[in-house]
Amino acid sequence: METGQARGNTMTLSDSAIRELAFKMLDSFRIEIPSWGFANTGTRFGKFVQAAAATTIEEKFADAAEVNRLTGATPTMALHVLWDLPNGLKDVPEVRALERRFGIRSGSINPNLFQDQEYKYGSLCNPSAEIRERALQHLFDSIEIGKALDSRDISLWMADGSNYPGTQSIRKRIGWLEDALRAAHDRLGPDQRLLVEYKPFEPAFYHTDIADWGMSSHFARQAGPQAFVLVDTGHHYSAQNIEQIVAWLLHTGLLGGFHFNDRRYADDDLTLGSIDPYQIFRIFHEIHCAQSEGLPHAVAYMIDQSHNLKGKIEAMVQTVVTAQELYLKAALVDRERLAGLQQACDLVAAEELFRGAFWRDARPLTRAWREARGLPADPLEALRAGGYVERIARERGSRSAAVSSYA
Ligand code: PSV
Ligand code: MN
Repeated sequence: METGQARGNTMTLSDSAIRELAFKMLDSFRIEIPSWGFANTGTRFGKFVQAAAATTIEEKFADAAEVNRLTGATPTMALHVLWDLPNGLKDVPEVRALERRFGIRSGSINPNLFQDQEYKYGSLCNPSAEIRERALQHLFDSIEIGKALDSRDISLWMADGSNYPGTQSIRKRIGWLEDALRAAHDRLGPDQRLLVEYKPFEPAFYHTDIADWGMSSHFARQAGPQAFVLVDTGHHYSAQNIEQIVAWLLHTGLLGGFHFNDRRYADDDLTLGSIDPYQIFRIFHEIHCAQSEGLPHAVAYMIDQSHNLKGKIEAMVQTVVTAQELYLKAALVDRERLAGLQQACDLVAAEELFRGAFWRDARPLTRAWREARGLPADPLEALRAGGYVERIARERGSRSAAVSSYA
């Protein structure tokens, strides 16, 4: 058998050592799936309803369990408070029962500060003190829900911003948000974290109150030591170097987690790695480098995708499998050799080593790992063969269409 060295791209290890390392990496890799990825959604131009879409939290848990059964990598599901726990803390016992029934734990808790009519001009940055207070109360409630569900991360995204120059005081809004996030941080339990997500535009198009990683970093630092930055890969301008942002956040100790998806233009919600798999590889490489140097805190891997053309469960399984492959490819970069080539400024050799790891077909290893762990060797094929989607489409069909008949 060929060794890694002979391939000239990955570690100079024997095949059995590569296999051992790959299994270790895949055993530790977990990625969280979003409850909203199973429900009917669309674009502002319309919805294409899917008979198999989940309409209740119970159905979302059932779908999450199916993805985890097939991939073995998704034991938690992110919850969006307004969509999944509309009655707040009162819904916690039901969620707890669903966790037990389906073997899926609640993941990050996402407050909803963008849907209510009051938030037309913002939530935590609204010029009205009363509305800011109401938004803060919702954030506090979300933190309590997180405590009640033993969930570590509060994942905060706001739609706050403005559409026209001169219509809002950008600086006043910074101050209001600093105050709110400090107050929220004070309420966190000892194991909880506050993740601050940024987005450069949409739905606000002139300015957003947390537009980039620098602003998120500032707010996280101001809020306190349990606040970190959340990088949604779809929330950048074209051509931005996301792995450089990741490297900076690792360097400054502020990287809290990811919302993974891919994009061609804006926040497109396309499948992870469908447009630019090399970028995800480069992001994972930065994380592997930091981890091998002893990363002191957790980085949460989460998916933030809501498909309206692809089958929802199929798209989710495809995403998880792709994430595993890219995570593994990046883990198999010979980092020691790369460091030597970087130091020697041997540009072509360094690039070839790096690209070589990307081109490596990781699928035989992921397949072998699945077989060894009693998982289906090909999760997408197993999903099709199992008939789960057809069954739920029959059961949910008419309900799913009815629930989606309003925009
Ligand atoms: C906003 O675009 C976002 O990325 C936030 O994470 C939301 O919570 C999520 O999408 C769902 O709307
Ligand atoms: Mn997101």
